[in-house]
Amino acid sequence: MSVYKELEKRGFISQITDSEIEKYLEENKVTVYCGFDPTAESLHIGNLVPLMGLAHFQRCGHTVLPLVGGATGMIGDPSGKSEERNLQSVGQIEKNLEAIKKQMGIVLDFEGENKAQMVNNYDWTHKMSILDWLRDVGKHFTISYMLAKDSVKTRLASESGISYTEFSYMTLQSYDFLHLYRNYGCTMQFGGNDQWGNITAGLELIRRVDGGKAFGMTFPLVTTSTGEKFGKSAGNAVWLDAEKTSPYQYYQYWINVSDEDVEKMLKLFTFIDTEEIDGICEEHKASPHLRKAQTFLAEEATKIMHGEKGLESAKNASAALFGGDLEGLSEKELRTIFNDVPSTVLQKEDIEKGINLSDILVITKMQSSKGNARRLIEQGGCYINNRKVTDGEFTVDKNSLLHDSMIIIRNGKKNYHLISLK
Ligand code: 383
Repeated sequence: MSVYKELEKRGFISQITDSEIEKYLEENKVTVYCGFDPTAESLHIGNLVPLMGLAHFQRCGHTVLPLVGGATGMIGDPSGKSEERNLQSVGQIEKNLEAIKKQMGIVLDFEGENKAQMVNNYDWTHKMSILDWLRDVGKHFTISYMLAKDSVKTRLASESGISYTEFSYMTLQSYDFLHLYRNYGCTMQFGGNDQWGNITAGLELIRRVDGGKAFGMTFPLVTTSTGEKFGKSAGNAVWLDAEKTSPYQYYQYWINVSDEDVEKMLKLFTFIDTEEIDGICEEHKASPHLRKAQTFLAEEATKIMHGEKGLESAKNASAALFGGDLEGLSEKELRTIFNDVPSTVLQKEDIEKGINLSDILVITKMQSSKGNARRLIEQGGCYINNRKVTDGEFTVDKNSLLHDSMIIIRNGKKNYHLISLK
């Protein structure tokens, strides 16, 4: 199978450094790398695009080298960043590195015949002296070449400017490419469009120093049709780490993708083959209200990241909001699901003594009077932990508690209220 055609069909290709790339990939088994800096405790779904891309390379028999930036993470890439960043502490970088290494193993195969090989640029950078660096690397970069890069130009024009440190970043990334070219036979670098300048700088270094030829390919930075920033949910990044973005929240992000974007996302974020995706989208267009395409997307994407178990917990959690069973969910899951609903804190002693449900409906302002509350209950419109209660005099006590600490009251179909105990 041709990886180029596959990547092209799926929307992974934006710019290529050479029109021969398709042919080159068809005729050779190549070694390709993509770098990830340990700037946070977890990768986010923006980093998932290149990981999925590398996975396609791997599935087509090419060798992939995911690179973690133990060195570059100490400097900070100015590409696409409007401001100079603070340096991260070494301890933090190490912690981040360990976390992102694990996440790469979820998408890439580190076992078997054609295993992915993780590399860390700290290994070949930290021993170099500043004098070696300036003589062996710096000498090959003219200032005018560096100034012409978008990452530098934009920052020079901005108020915060750019430090010598961040300005030098491209030489580090270029040297990585040269190192991997020499030691791993790596001839291709893959990355987002924001990496174009760094990737082409590396090609240039390989050409100048070794007279060698290498290739670069970038993918489009994913945008949504509505202009919202891709990968953000209510302003927060969607992380790959289940502790930071629970499987349920992850699933919800994908299920809420718009009809305009769903096809693009299915191609980038699942391995479902493109013909099947075409079929799914055909069907979807005929009856978009069923959100079938989004369901495929959410299920597949969640399975890739969090496994069958994660998907199951995400689906149970989603069902909870539609009246499903709450007893099987952990306290943490419940708190995530009901994070955004209105809530009230009650004293533990009061619940232990018992409070009338109709009083609770008034205290929580779900009903304006006790009479209305009683009527709602008797007409079958009130639920405790998603179980209908029809006795107008029902007393809420510790038997109604979930995990000894909360009660979920529902008024009608969707009006939830979380009661927590103090
Ligand atoms: C470091 C050393 C190299 C090659 C690359 C790097 C990292 C690179 C960078 N990449 C971004 C990051 O780490 O900053 N300088 O957050 C993102 N990538 C990938 C992709 C992307 C880029 O990790 O477009 C999104 O995920 O290239 O922003 O020798």
